[in-house]
Amino acid sequence: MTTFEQAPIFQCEFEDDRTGLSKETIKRALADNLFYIQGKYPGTATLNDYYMALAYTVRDRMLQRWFKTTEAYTKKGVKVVSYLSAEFLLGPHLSNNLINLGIYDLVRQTVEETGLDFVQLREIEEEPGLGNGGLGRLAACYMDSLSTLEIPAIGYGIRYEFGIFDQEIRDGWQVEITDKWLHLGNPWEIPRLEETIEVKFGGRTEGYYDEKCRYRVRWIPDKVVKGVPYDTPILGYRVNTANTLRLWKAEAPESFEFKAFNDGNYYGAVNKKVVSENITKVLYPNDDLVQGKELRLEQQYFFVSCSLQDMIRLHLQKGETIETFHQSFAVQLNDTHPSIGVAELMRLLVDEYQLEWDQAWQITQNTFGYTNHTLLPEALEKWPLKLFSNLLPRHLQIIYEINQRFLGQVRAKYPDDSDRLARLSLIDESGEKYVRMAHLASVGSHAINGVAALHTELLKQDVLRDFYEFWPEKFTNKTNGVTPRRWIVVSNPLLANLITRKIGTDWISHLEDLKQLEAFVEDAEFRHEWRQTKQDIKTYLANYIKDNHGIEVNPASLFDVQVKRLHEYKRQHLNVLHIITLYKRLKDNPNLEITPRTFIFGGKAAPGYFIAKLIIKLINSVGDVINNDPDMRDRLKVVFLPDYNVRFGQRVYPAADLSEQISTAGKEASGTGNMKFAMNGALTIGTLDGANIEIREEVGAENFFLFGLTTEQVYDLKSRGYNPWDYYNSNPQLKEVIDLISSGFFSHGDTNLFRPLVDSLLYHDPYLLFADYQSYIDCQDQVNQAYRDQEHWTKMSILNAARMGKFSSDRAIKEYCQEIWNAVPVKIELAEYIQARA
Ligand code: NBY
Repeated sequence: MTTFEQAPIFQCEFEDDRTGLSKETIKRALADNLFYIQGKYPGTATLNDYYMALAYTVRDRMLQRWFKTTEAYTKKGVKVVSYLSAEFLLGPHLSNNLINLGIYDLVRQTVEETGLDFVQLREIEEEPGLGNGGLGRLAACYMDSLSTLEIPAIGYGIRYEFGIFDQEIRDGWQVEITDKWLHLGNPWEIPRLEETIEVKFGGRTEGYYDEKCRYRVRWIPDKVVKGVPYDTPILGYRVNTANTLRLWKAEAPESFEFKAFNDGNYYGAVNKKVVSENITKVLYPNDDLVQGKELRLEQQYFFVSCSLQDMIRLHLQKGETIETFHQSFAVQLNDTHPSIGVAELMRLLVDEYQLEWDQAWQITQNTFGYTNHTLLPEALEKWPLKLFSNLLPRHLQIIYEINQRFLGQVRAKYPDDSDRLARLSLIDESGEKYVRMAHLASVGSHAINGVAALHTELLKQDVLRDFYEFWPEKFTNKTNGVTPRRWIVVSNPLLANLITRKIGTDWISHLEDLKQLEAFVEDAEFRHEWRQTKQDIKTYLANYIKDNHGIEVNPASLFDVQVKRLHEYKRQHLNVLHIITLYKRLKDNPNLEITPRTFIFGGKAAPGYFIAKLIIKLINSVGDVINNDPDMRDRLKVVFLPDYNVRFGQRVYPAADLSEQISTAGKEASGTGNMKFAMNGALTIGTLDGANIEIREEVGAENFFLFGLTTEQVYDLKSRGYNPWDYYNSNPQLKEVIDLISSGFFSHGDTNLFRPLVDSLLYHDPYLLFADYQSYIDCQDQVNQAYRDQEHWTKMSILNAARMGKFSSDRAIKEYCQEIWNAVPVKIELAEYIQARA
């Protein structure tokens, strides 16, 4: 070797122990990593040490791809998608990376030849739970598709030290446990300490005149925090692309500490450090409620400022000038959580890079796109003006300026319409004053999208109606999708193999190809295999439930599954009303022939959401009664599986027969679990809400169990004055069920326990459970009938999976690329020997 650059690894010309894919090389690499990275030998190594050695062995095989990818993006003319999200709910890395590299079976066999238990190693990985639910998981699916489609992309977010809490169930109640996902180290990330960025907070602003006598503003903060990037490679499926997920950790800047030390204020210095580092400590566990907490705004501004400064640095490093920033980056705002980015980019361009306002504004609008994920009023972010101006005084000035200019445009189009001005303003002045983040995002973006067709329509008609009237051209729909890599190939290998035996492997990156399965619907042999596969997976799950939770479930029963965050609008309690209805029927008529069912629930409630927690308690209480009643035997079972997360999702979607998607019409923006179930051959019972509508269109109405009011009927009923008592009084079955809960039957005679829930239904029922009850019960009776004809059920199941092509995140990402980001694929070249295995 003559120079350092000529070192074989940088030349990347031949296989070594860190890239090689022979069994011998992999075994050597495992031993090497155990010894040299973990500092252990077999005599002292724990299971986790072996897992770490395995993870490093896999990561090593990703690094050439990662560097080649990063290098390719530094070229002029490459446009990079920047996905800004406060949450990325990735799930376990190991299996996914092995699948995407094409070496799952090879590594599994190799590991087992060394005498280690591969499954045991796979299962001890701590999953990064850096998200609440659908929104965070969507960001993870989109990162997978961006890489698979070879689109230059970077995901920016927060490296929470504690992700979503772990859930335990004690005495039927949810108990929250801190999620210490980092406690044994994270082998998938690499800190880039040298790329640390400073972020300012608080203080004041002052005006001054620059050398050209132009009035300028400078911000004099009272706090500076460092952002340290931690990078994780995101591999595409069987391509050379490995994009980066860059998550920011907050640290105190040393300079501040030293000053305080010198002042003799030791405690003050330490305290400052602690306070700074608090910013990225913990994920807020609310999935649809804004609380207006200062720390939350600090988190948002912190990661957004780090990310935008980072992008500008990368842009300038290419040799470009600041004026062309929007040609280097298309920045997508995953909901309003990063929407402060609009004001921050303006501040950077105007204050730091001295651009004129109009030019800066053009760049900003060209840069951002905004995705809305909710119609619920309580989930629309707004910040009290006072809190905002204390933390971000300069940004508030910028927002005022944006607002003034924007309202000027509105006034020109609609003179004398002061109501409209008040409705559109970035500042809510109807009572206490607030900054409206959805308005900031809408004004500062060139594209605004909802996440399912109905959702986008409702945005246009309702939540963002005035913006739609003003800028109709900005609005587009981008129906969500999920990645078939994680949600079929990784999670359901049995089904994936069956499909591949019939139609080859192309479907994995071209999900529309599943259509070819339709040709086999009339093939009795294929149906038999399909049914048997589902049966085998259900048996796995049944064994898992028995081993881990001690509950015996009948694998031949219909697996009826509702897994998702606990929320009144998602109506887990409507599902419970059905269960109690069946229970009553069986008690009244013990010889009744029914379709045996196992009801499986999973999901976390926001810790401060009392009614949601009470619904968990109700599910468990009803389960206790039913599961211990000998009359129910193998006919009804109710299980609430604690700590629903990505890993558990991977277990349960493949095993479901029936997918519960029963939100009140008009409330669920899209849903994505609905897609994962149907791809795995579950049938859906659902309302005309979110993406259910499009799923039904695709799979055919005859293969979907529809019930309930439409969005229009919901609006109608509410405007006529909805009275839950009318339903209670006129439906004896419903009355019986509600009375049974009230009577204390499920609460050891305690008539108070469930009263808040029952009263909320009787006196308000904001999500119209009573109005939809009978329709739901009737529909469930149809499900029972249908399940008895297994041949026909299997046909419907096959057709559901075969027709889910639209719901691949690849389709969604292609639409974003073409219609919002103007981004195109970039092929990554790699030496022959190292390329993806088929
Ligand atoms: O986003 C979900 C929607 O409810 C679901 O219908 C949709 O399919 C999915 C992806 O588009 N929204 C969601 O998961 N929201 C959150 O997790 C969330 C998290 C934090 C906050 C608000 C919402 N917050 O204000 O902090």
